[in-house]
Amino acid sequence: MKQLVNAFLAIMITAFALMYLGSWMNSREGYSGGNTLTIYNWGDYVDPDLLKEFEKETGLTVIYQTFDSNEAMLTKVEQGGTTFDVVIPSDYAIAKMKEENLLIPLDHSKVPNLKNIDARFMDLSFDPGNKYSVPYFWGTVGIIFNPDMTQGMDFTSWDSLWDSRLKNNIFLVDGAREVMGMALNSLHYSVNDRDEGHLQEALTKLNRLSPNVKAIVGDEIKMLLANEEAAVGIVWSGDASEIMDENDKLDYVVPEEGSNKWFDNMVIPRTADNVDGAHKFINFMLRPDVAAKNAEYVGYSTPNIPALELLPKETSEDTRFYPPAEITDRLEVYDNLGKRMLAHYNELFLKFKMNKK
Ligand code: N2P
Repeated sequence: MKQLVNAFLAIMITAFALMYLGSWMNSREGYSGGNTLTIYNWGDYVDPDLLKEFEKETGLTVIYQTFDSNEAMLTKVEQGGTTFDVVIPSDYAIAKMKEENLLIPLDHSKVPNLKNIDARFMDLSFDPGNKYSVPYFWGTVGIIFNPDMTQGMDFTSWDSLWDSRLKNNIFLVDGAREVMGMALNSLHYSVNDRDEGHLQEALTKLNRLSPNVKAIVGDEIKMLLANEEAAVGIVWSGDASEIMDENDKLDYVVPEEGSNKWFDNMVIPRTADNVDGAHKFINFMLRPDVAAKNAEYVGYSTPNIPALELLPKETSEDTRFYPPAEITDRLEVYDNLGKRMLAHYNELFLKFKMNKK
């Protein structure tokens, strides 16, 4: 009988211990991710109403933080101080994060809406099989210009930017790869050139552009150009489309020497707390109505076929922002240059910025 009582007691104690552990884990989960979803995205890159809609549908609370360059995002994720559940980096940054083992493979069974993505944007070299990332927006880098302020100038070549008529009249996007890439392209080199002589030539050429550069700016570039604070800007295509919504005088071209085409994809960092919620968010953003609303709000180009069909024809048929494959084929994606070379690009860009001041 005593043995039976002891056994009973042992079972009860174990059961209580398990219950306690379970509730402790639940509350910990609630605290550290079970009920929240932390998203790290570019600035001005989501319709805030959609975040509310997602919260309503899932009961999760979204914590939202932004970055303004892949380099800033990489530094933060590499440091690991904050844990993010979903991050939206570009192609070469995704390759770098994969290499550094910072991402977890996605569970495609939890992302059925992936079927909505145009095959053209799947299985790209920075992430074969979309093992770690799914498309969010895509686009190009080009020149936005105001015909009223540029006396009939033609911007089909990057070299037009060095024209002395553009003195103090250009805004540059604050991106090391974008600005270095533009200078390299203007010299007919690749945006991924690693040759030190070519890189120094690019810096020298950039320094010669300084008199024409009014400022190197972040997201405020849209407001400044729409308000005609300068005649010309080097921008991402989506920003150009947003600016042109505000001020339809402006036009956008991708110069003939070549340029960058980029892809911003959603990923889940290895340190994510809420992996299930992260998959839910990714799948939500791929829903046609959601992707269309988001594209309309931020002005960037969606890779989502049924979403594109929901957009006004003047958007979906605008080849400046939805260039066909014949055009994008001649553009380059930024390569993952590796730690040292990427740092070198950043350093050269910084030298140009310092020299300008
Ligand atoms: C949005 C920035 C988009 C970045 N503000 C393009 N890769």
